[in-house]
Amino acid sequence: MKFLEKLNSSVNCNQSLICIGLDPDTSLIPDNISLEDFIRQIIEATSDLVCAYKINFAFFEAMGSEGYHFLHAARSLIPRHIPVIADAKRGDIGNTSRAYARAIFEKLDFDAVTVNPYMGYDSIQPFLEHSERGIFILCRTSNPGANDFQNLQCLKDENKTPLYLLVAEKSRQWNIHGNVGLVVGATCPEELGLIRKQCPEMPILIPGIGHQGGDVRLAVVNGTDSNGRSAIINSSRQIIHASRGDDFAIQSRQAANKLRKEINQYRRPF
Ligand code: OMP
Repeated sequence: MKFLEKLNSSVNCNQSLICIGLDPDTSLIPDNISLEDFIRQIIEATSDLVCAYKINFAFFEAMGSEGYHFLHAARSLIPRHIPVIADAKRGDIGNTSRAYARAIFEKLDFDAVTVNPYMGYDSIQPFLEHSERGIFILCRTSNPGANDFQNLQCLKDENKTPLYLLVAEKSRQWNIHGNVGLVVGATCPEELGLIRKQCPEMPILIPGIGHQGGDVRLAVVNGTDSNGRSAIINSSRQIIHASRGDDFAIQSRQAANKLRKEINQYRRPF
């Protein structure tokens, strides 16, 4: 099944636009439990409330060689009908990107990946070729430093356009297999609205609510399409580390349920 079909099906099935980010901080996990069990319990407690999970490679790579084992385990623990995004922010010369794409899609069997567009088309093309998988291109990121480059005005056809909108436009052109999405932070709702206008149907992965301070209502109103869909609203720490105690799974479920309800209340009728 293609990534978008799988995503639409989990959005419908769970009536949810939430993506839970599995970014485990081992110092926040109760002492008496292994990382694998922690992740298993989080997934078991939330898998009926989400449209996707996103696994950020950094938190696993930081553990050294055993991190790769946990990354593999985390991916395998997620029920097959729920799409899983590899948050790896890849992008390199074509030959290297091809190897990254093989690792993420063929060895680890992720449904989608985040990629960095800075090196241009040939650095992303090897991912796009995997037409069954979703490719999320960083467009306007949630961090304060996003302003350093992404909001710079560039001259195009004698008009000034911010770089992030040029990225959105190129991403549309590259979307020949219908498998491209964008990453736009909830911390920049104005930009999110402009990007949604330029790419009315594209899925947008929206991180930045919770600890980064993004506004949930604006993320939904500016980020969803005309049917109240196509936005994947990510929350990581606020959900998986909702509690440091033995009740962590129950608390993560409560946090996910609260966010799901809040998001659905702002969605257009569906
Ligand atoms: P929390 O702030 O804990 O919800 O985590 C946000 C997650 O989204 C982390 O895994 C970030 O690496 C990721 N992220 C952003 O926070 N901002 C972005 O602009 C892009 C991403 C991403 O690509 O997922």
